[in-house]
Amino acid sequence: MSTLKEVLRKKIDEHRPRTVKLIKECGDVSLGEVTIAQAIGGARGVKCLVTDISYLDPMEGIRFRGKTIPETFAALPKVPGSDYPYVEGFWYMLMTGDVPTMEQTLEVVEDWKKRSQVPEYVIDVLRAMPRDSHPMTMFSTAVLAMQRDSIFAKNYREGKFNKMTCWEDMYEDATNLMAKLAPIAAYIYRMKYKGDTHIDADPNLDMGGNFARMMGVDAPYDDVARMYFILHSDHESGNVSAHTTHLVASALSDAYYSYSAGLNGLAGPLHGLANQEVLGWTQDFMAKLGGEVPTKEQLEKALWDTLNSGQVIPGYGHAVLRKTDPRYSSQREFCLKTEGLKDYPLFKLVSMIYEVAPGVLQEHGKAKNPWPNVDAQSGVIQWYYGVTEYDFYTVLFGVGRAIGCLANITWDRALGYAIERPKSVTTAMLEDAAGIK
Ligand code: FCX
Repeated sequence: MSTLKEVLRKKIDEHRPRTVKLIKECGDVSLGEVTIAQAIGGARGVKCLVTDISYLDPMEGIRFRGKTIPETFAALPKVPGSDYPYVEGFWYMLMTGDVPTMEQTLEVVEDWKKRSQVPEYVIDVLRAMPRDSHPMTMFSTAVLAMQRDSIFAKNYREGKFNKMTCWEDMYEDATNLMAKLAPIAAYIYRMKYKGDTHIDADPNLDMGGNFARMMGVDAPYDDVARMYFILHSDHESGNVSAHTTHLVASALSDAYYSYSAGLNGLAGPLHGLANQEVLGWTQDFMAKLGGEVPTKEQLEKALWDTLNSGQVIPGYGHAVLRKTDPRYSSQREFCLKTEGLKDYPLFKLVSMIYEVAPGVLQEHGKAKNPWPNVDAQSGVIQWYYGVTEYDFYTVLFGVGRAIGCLANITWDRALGYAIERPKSVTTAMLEDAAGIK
């Protein structure tokens, strides 16, 4: 029995009475009203989800279990010789809310290793798919294929469902899935883009180290992986990938069904695919200029051309944030402190976009947030380290996003969150309510 699971059990036991009390004694307390604009406009700002895994303040950005990004990086045990923490320790922190000791972290490292073997049938499924399938389609399919191994689904089928203990099956499924995601992602990468050559994991490495190895990219790409997975893990539970995962899990679907669905949402151009789109936009623009870094005037014109053609500026704007995304800043800091990267033409262009795009978007007057989000910066780092197949970038996002989504649905089960079922109204009802009929 792992320490993480035992600590989690204690935390769940302590937490449950709070949720029960809130429903039983305070269930009628209002958290606000819902306007017509919110009903039509994607439920923006409607407070109807609960999560303790992370909280997104519009001005401050994300806090994981109460910690800002720099606080998170500073608090967690570091991989020896590395500037960045173990992803496994971060998983412990998101699950339990506690910063693990090195010993507790290494226990998770070992646990993931034991669970990391990708079943042969998953490889067969991936190999049977057309090679030009989008890597997100492959990734989501691989996750869905593993549903046959769900411990939750098996026990449910066998009549062993128990509301108080079913979180344990979710935890087992979530951990089994989490441990396999990076190897699956690396397999897809090497199958699709590297002549179908594959590199075995090294039992002495952590998840981030092994991911870099299996991708075939040298250090410091292991640190890039650790940073990237942690930064992309969670952004409260209302974003499309987290909310979809939660919604599907609320029907008592298992972790595989739920996260595969979450990945399908992440694959949309307004969500995770934006990081691929950023790089596509930037590369196309540089290509038009013959590879030269543009002047600010040329850049401004290109941004206006994009807006005037009815497209969004990828990597800019956010549904909740109203300032520069700290996940953007954190990756920017990495670029600035990394020799070679800080003078890299593509990074210079991304930095120049940061100087010019907010002004353009403000003048354009539509986007509520003219500042960059996480996707505006991540592609350039991947490109620099030779991961130039930008179709693949959302898969990287998907490996990281699993940490938050899976921690969330484990807690959903533990606290017995209900099946999700918001109420619909008709357009005529809205017109009635507005008195315009
Ligand atoms: N470029 C041009 N127009 C933009 C814009 C941008 N970057 N961001 C928002 N707008 C527009 C919207 O399209 C909308 O126009 P409309 O009134 O004609 O429909 C208007 O501004 C108001 O939108 P706003 O309330 O500011 O933003 P939303 O909450 O509706 O949407 C996203 C938020 C992120 C979807 C939006 O800003 C966008 O499309 N950005 C570009 C894509 C992107 O970077 N996505 C990644 C986001 C995130 F970090 C992630 O999930 O990965």
